Amino acid sequence: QYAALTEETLSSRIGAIKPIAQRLGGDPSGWSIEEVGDGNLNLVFIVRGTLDTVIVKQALPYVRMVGDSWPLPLYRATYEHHALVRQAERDPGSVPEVIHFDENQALIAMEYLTPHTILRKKLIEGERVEGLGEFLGKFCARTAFRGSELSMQSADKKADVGVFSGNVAIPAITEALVFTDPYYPAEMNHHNAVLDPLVTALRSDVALKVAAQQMLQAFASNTETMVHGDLHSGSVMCTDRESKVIDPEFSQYGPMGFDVGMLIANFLMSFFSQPAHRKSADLSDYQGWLMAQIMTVISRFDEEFTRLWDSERTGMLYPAALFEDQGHSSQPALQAVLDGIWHDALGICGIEMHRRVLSLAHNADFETIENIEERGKLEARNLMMGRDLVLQRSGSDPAQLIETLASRYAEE
Ligand code: SR1
Ligand code: MG
Repeated sequence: QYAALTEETLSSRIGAIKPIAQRLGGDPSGWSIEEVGDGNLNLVFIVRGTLDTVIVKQALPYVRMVGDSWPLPLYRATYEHHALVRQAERDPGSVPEVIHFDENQALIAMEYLTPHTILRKKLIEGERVEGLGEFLGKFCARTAFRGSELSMQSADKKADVGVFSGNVAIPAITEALVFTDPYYPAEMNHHNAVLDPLVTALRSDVALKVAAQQMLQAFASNTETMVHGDLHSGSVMCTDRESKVIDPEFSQYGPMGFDVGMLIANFLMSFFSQPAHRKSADLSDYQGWLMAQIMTVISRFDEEFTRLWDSERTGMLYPAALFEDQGHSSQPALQAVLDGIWHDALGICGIEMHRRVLSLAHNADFETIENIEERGKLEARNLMMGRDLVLQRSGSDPAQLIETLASRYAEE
């Protein structure tokens, strides 16, 4: 029988589970337990034993940030577990190690990352992380490529899409909150009143709404690869030189450009929010570092994807039998695939920049700016660039488009 854990009940409820007890050591009644979940959905406990510390994450049967008026199935923990296992295979060392999974309790016990902290907090504080763009670019390329028919045989891929097909509730959140709600006055939306005229203009922009619906159609029906599904700066934990990706509870099959597009949007929102967080002497240096991370994500994605194309193209798509074995280069095909990925990624990037300012779930980059006039000015730059990205996503060079638009709007 499922029951939500509390700091008081956790040790007696899970103290007898061998992999957890062995890892932590000591008498469970002496474990120190702290609930630290500050995300939108789940309970997260740090459990300290005599030998080690572990994280216990448990799904609640409702959306934590809203309350029990919004029920949400516990089965999401099963898909999060599936995703963690697949990500660990597809990019070893990139995600926390899973210690134990309990489907009935919707509970995952995993490695405690220390002294890592959430990337979003680091970016607000103006901290830098060595190798960040390299790590994230490779993570996106490896998981995109190795979860697709470029790497997998048709039967294996279809079976895995089948495994994920029972997850309807989580994709429905993204379909509404990310792709749809920003573009009309949906019930749970909220935004800074300073933005009212711009919001009216965006919601009257038919070309923008058509593009968002086209992207939603692709998101809902395109099963190119298993995506993380919520790869923002709150889903990355770092020290000053090591990064890990966490929280794939929004994982599903979707477009290969989804994760990298959402990730870049979150770097851009950090970029646009910086004037409120940095002294002007440090501002351009730090924005330069953020832009360099975005550029590195793009170039590393392309390099790693190309390396995998050349060395691991073992799946159903673009087999060597049709290309290299016949004396034909497959490079034009690679370019076409990459063009499609960046077309999708630029579009997703734009709508993520919109939904974090207009829909239900906002981000701390902007929300922590107390002066609403100042916040509105920075949010407006972000919204306008998001629109340009969506409408100019076809045939654009991603690095060039992002750099040009970001510097144009940063100077307004
Ligand atoms: C109701 S869930 C709101 C948001 O939180 C998650 O982190 C996802 O980004 C989702 O869209
Ligand atoms: Mg999350």
